[in-house]
Amino acid sequence: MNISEILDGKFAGKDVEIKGWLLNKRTIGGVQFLIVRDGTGIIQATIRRNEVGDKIYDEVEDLAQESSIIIRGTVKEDKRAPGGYEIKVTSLEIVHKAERDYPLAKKEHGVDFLMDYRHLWIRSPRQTAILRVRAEVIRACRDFLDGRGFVLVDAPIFTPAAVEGTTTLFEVPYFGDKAYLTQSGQLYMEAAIAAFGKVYCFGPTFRAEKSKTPRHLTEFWMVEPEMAFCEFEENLKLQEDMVTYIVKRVLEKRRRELETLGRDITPLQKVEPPFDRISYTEAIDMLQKAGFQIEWGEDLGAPHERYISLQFEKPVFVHRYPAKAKAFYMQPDPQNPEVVLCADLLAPEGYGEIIGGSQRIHELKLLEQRIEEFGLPKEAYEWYLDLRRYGTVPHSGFGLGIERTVMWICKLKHIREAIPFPRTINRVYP
Ligand code: NSS
Repeated sequence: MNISEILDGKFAGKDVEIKGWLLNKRTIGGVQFLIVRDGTGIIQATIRRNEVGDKIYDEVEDLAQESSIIIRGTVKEDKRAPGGYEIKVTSLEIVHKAERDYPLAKKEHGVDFLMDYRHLWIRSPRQTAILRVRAEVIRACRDFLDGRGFVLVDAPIFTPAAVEGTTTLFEVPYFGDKAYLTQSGQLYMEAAIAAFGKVYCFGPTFRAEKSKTPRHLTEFWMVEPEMAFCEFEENLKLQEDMVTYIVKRVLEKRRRELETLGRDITPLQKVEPPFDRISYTEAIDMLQKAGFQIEWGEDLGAPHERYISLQFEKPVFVHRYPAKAKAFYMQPDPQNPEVVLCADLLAPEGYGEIIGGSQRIHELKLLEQRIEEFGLPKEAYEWYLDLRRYGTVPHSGFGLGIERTVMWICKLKHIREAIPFPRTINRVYP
């Protein structure tokens, strides 16, 4: 059994054994109150001298935070205990006496300090709540796509070429040659659709983001579905359904964690299809009216996305960006070839982009032309061009950033808490 099952009320009055770590301890009137965590939850345990004997009682009195212990005892319902249950300990085993100077014992620490001790910080209730939500988000993505007949196809990490622009490529030496860490598995998914129809990849992706912002990592995880015979509109529909599924799943399975985080869930409960949609041109208009200095043709930055997202209660699609502001592979809009059939999905409450997606160019000549216009090395894309030579079809897909999604769902101020060990421009430790 584990602590979360006890807190669910399944073991009231029963004998239990818990293997975990000591979080906190105080003694009142000859009774020691231990706060114990086991990775699934936190519970209070009481120790009395006459129950456990002098030796154990005295040893526990001297026990430092983070010591690992095994306790056995009886579960009692007790309204005063945090979580409503406590364990009356009958025996206790000390697995390891932790050293006294636990670096995070003091309550208040600066973020840099906490990040230096990320390997210990992830034990804290707030961090475990966030990381459990993260695990649920990932599971929801996979269940959703598996349930809709998508095949998981893993994309490589070492790649010969850029997907999302050459300025954020990480170059790595590769046996006398050079390779790049992948920015996105998309191009490989475009190959895989001709083998399976509907596919997705899920994995780490890398961008040499030189700016320090609260929403950029250099290593982040992305889920990237891709569909053959799928045009722009159908792609948006899938995104709405998937994001709704993820949010509902977290509300259903991770309610306790959202409570730990103090997350007001009312905005999340409003997430239902259809999402609002505005064109890039409408977005520029809206921004200019609000006093932003931005011209048609420029990409939207964080403050712009934030403003737009705050005008809507649900996630909102911003679609049809200028071709020049976006990636080389996007299909031009037949109504207006200045813009492309792409959309970014902005999360509400000021969060901004969590998904980038588009219909892809499926015609060989146009794709060759774009590769040239963007100044990309054609040799590196020969394999990608082959996909337009042998059985090309209209196709679309998107990439959902896991950390951005977790950041929004948990309402975090900074993306670094949404991943176990964040990598940013000035951090690769621990
Ligand atoms: O650059 S994207 O907008 N789009 C792509 O990479 C496409 N090739 C995906 C596809 O169509 N298969 O990035 C997609 C998402 C974006 O919306 C964010 O949620 C996330 O990836 N993203 C990031 N998260 C954290 N840190 C950084 N630096 C970052 N860059 C993108």
